[in-house]
Amino acid sequence: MTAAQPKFTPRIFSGIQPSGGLTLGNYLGALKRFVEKQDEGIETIYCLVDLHAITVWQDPARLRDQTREAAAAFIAAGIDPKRSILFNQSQVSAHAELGWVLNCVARMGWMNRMTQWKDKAGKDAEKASLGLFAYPSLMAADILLYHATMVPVGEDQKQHVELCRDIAAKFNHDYGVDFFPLTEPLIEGAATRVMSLRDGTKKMSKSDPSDASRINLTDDADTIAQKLRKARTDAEPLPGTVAGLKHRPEARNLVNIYAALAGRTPAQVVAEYEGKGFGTFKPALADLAVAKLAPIATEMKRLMADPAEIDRILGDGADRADVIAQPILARTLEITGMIRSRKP
Ligand code: AQP
Repeated sequence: MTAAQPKFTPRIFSGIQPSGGLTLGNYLGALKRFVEKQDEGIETIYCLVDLHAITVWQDPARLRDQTREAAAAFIAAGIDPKRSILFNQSQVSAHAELGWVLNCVARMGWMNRMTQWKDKAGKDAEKASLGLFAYPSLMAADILLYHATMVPVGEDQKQHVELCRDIAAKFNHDYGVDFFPLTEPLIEGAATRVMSLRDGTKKMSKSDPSDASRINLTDDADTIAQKLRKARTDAEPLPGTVAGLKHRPEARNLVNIYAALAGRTPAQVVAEYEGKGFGTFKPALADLAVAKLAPIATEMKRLMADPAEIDRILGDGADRADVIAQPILARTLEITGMIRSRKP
């Protein structure tokens, strides 16, 4: 079964953790592409995965603020809550319920191989939460609860989507059904892995302790320009081909960011800037980034001034998500042998 299989209608699901302010990495790897998918007319369901966020400690008041801020970022970036379903995960309890069933399908060995688990648990895995270990099976539940056929994600989430396919296949096989789709990851564009501005070998991340390592979607024009001007680079001019960036992670990162923001390929960008130093390239990148990102920050600020309206949008999205999720959860529970005798 793939996205092309007629049994499942094309449907996109994806999520972002409200575990901090969203970054340029979240924007280019995920959010910008969520908007493109919505505008292509595919059914799109987008979720602020707050249950995932608490797999590492979150201050409750900050988590609420960050969830509203993430919702504002989605809308400011172009998600239309009438055309897409936009909600926060904990308002649809079926996520946690299906998550439990899938915990019983997923194997410990599979989870142990997840690189994100290894990275986030670090050396002291004994002290990590059980939720952090089970994170990928809850993510599988998020996707399968809607029979989503495609998941737009950044490169770092590829392994988790592959695990989702393994879980779906095992469920289908164990229970002798053809119930869950084998969902395809959609990893597209010039910036599927945006790197830290301080270290070209590290992913740009909202939880990196260094604010200078990332561009936040709330950063104003001056901050964006300043962070890009100070981004770590080497002393060489830009090459004329992408192959010339192979051993230059910081330069490659800035070229990829430029390409993704401009809607061009990295090859076109290096062809234009061949032989130019970062003294020329960085200001051009800063101008482009400010032109594309500053309006999002301004619109987020406007939306954040009315948190009740954001909560209303999330509540409405949760109601619509629930209508799709409940029958799929009910059928899953029936398949697994649970008695379902309560009146609806
Ligand atoms: N640096 C990145 N480049 C491209 N895509 C990225 N994504 C995240 N960082 C980059 C994509 O954004 C989506 C949402 O990710 P997430 O918030 O659920 O979790 P994450 O991947 O763990 O992101 P962060 O920013 O690194 O969060 P923290 O610091 O809380 O762990 C996904 O599609 C992801 O691929």
